[in-house]
Amino acid sequence: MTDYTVPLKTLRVDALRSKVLVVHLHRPEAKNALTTELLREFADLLEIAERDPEVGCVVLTGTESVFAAGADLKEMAALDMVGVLEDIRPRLWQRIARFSKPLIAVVNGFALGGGCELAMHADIIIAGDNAQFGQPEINLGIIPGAGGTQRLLRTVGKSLAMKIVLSGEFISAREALQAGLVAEVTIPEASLARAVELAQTIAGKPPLAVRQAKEVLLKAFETHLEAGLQYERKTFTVLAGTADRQEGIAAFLEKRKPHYRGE
Ligand code: CO8
Repeated sequence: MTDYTVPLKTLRVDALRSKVLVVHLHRPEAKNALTTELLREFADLLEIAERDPEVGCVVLTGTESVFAAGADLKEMAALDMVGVLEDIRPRLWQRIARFSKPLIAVVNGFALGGGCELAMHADIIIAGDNAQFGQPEINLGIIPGAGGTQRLLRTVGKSLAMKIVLSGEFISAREALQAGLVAEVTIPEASLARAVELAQTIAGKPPLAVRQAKEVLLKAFETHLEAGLQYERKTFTVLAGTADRQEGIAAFLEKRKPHYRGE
């Protein structure tokens, strides 16, 4: 069994419970600003969770007052154009995006710049009603660099994405809910518990179907409708060959609880 309680420098990880791994961003001295080290620790952790059959869902959170205030500006200040060109971080973001199991972000307080982009790498965002989402890079003479233009526009639409990126203004949890950026809003004290509850529900579903569903849904970001529908159909067909599908249907017909084995 994997020991997730090994201390890391920038993250804290709770003991695995009911197939749910809870990861806390932990840079209290800098509002959880994202350093290369933090991104690497998170990408490494996700790769361990990817291979661990005991993990069904990962929950990523900050504290009840801040999710993450963006890229670490002290680290960023030291990079010139060549430094940015050779930066390892785009590859770390890709590794995070490749995680095939569901990832839920719990956002309380600020999710700014890279922090907002990190939350958007999650499949579902649960926000505290104190959450503020923003891409304030424009105030620093730069633009979002970890998907903030592309993922935000595809999620909230052109007009709101333009407003957020061009003005640097933040949006509230309620506005984010209305725009479809977040799935649910709770009081900050309840957000993590709600996310864990949702994660446990998802982790109890047949794992092959969960991963395939995530992959097919994410395809919609990248493809046109006809290709997406074909991809869905093929994946639907593949799942017809799984033992979990037979078990799910048999359990329904026999009026009993299904026992999924991920096969
Ligand atoms: N980087 C480094 N340190 C930070 C950051 C940051 N992004 N944000 C806050 N801190 C530090 C502050 O310097 C301060 O440290 P100290 O106590 O030593 O002075 C401490 O955290 C507390 O911060 P504040 O005193 O400013 O706290 P406030 O509650 O007054 O304000 C805010 C909180 C609004 C979050 C404010 O700190 C702020 O505006 N932070 C910067 C937000 C920002 O501009 N983010 C975008 C950064 S650019 C970016 O993310 C580009 C992403 C590109 C790709 C990603 C690659 C990783």
